[in-house]
Amino acid sequence: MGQTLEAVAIDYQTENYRDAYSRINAIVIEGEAEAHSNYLQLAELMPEFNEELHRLAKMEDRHKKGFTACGKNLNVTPDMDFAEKFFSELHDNFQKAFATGDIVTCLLIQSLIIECFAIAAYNIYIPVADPFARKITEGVVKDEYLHLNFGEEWLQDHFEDSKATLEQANRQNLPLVWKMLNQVETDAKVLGMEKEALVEDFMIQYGESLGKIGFNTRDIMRMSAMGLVAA
Ligand code: PL3
Ligand code: FE2
Ligand code: FE2
Repeated sequence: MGQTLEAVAIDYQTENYRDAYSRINAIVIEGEAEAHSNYLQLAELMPEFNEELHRLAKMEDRHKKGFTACGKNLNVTPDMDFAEKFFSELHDNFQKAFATGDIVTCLLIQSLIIECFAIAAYNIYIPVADPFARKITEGVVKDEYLHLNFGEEWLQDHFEDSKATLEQANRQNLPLVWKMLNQVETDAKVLGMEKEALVEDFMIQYGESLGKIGFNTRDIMRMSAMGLVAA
């Protein structure tokens, strides 16, 4: 069940649209802000990639500024309290992993889960976005593929040593994604984005990444549906 392209034209100025946007926009701003700080923390754990990780962090800061402008353009005040709560569990899990120097879990949370979530959401958003936000989101999503690629390459190079930790971190964190998706389902729909399309794009992207890293099809199926049925 894909998204129909001939969808009804969206009125970006209605109260209903702007209300939903105040939460979705906040989520994206918060997500970009957390991504910025997560890459800076990863740089502390991976000093040999210090320069590259600082470059990725800087992109996230630029994304945050871009999405902040999207909200301003629609005269929307982002609901940052909502967004902070939205990310709190993933945030806590990243911080716990960071505290123990667990690079594998940090990369799984930020470079795989969060980036795949962002790539799916942004690709689904682009065709239904207002023209200003569309341009910005198109630029952002290109960068997100680079971020995903950073995690994929490192984990591929360390696959055998990381496998067990990845499975465990996936079990712990993927159910959070489905929970988060359920929390935005109603607002996303107002913006013209269907939950089924978000799930589908996420699964395709995440599954492809797990495959690149070294997991076989059976692992990928099991891992990428983790927590989905119960969600
Ligand atoms: C990492 O670079 C960015 C992290 C952002 C995560 C965003 C998740 C978004 C889920 C909500 C779906 C609506 C998207 C709308 C796009 C403006
Ligand atoms: Fe980003
Ligand atoms: Fe990113």
